[in-house]
Amino acid sequence: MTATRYFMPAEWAKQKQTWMLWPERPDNWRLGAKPAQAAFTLVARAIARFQPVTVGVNADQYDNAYNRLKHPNIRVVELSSDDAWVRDTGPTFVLDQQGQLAGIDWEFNAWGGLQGGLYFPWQRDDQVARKILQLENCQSIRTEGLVLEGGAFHVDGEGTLLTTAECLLNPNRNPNLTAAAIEAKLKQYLGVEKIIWLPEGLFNDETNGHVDNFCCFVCPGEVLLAWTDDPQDPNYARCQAALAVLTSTQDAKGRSLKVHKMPLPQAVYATAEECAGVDWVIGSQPREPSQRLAASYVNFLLVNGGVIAPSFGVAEDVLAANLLEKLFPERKVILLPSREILLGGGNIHCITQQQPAVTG
Ligand code: KQY
Repeated sequence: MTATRYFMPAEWAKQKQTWMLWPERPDNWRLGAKPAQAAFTLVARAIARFQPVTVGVNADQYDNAYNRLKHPNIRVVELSSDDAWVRDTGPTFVLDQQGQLAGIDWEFNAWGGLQGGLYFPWQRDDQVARKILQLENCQSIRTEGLVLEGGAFHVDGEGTLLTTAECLLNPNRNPNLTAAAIEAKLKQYLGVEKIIWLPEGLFNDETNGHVDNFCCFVCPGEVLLAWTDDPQDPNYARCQAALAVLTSTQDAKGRSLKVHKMPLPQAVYATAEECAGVDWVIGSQPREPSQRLAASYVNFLLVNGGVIAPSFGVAEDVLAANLLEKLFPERKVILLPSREILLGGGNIHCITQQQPAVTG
């Protein structure tokens, strides 16, 4: 009997809906998460212009979320979680050979467990994927013994996967697995044939360099890479190293990659006041105004007919919008103010998870 093969569609494939989770933890989101809740609501409503959205909410916030999110295309369900990063805690949806939907339920350790993880405990987060798959009545494939997050890879839907060694080979994820063993598992679960390893992600990204904040596919054979020409920028060497890999490799179909460069926004920092609004809890990521935030326009989401992208209130926002419009001429590009999401450690792609449409 042959093992079932699964395949992860690219993000630009037709989607049934988007999943989100409601932010509330005060040791990650300032001011009791009220500004973050407003930012998440904007994201949910923007996506709802294109397709249905389901938002999972802890019981204590159910009424608040339900009333704030009210929209004909937004469903609110009670679903416990430790935080609101469904890209990482939700399932990665895949299709089997019959075109049936299934989901990969990656083992989750809060981006590093007790070695630099971002909070403790994370047990409810680790149950999110299974619960979403149960709500959708769809098969769940648990990867016990393989820690991974959905923001740590991108696929082109034609056999190629992009990731970073900084994250996947970090000893705080899978210390007992070699790169070759991790490659084999990615191939098995996601139906890919070629893994492209960028050395690092963006500077100061608290996920240990998730690729979804740094580089993504825009279509088969073309990638978008966060970019700076400033040698003084700590991202300079990271961008150069990624470009060297991308321009010297072929994808699974044997194509050389076309690399588009997305300018990074000017350096963004949290203010002292913003940091003071976050509860100080031992074991949770401390917030310091001196730390550069990992702001990047690459952290956008594709939806049916749209691109939902971050903006930071800086001059580069216009450049980003123009480039995204050029790269996705068939889609409506919407930039949303995302500083509050950035302050929590990620951006729009990190707080969303697409569920592909099953076309049979
Ligand atoms: O960016 C992400 N995919 C997750 C970020 C988690 C930050 C927790 N403070």
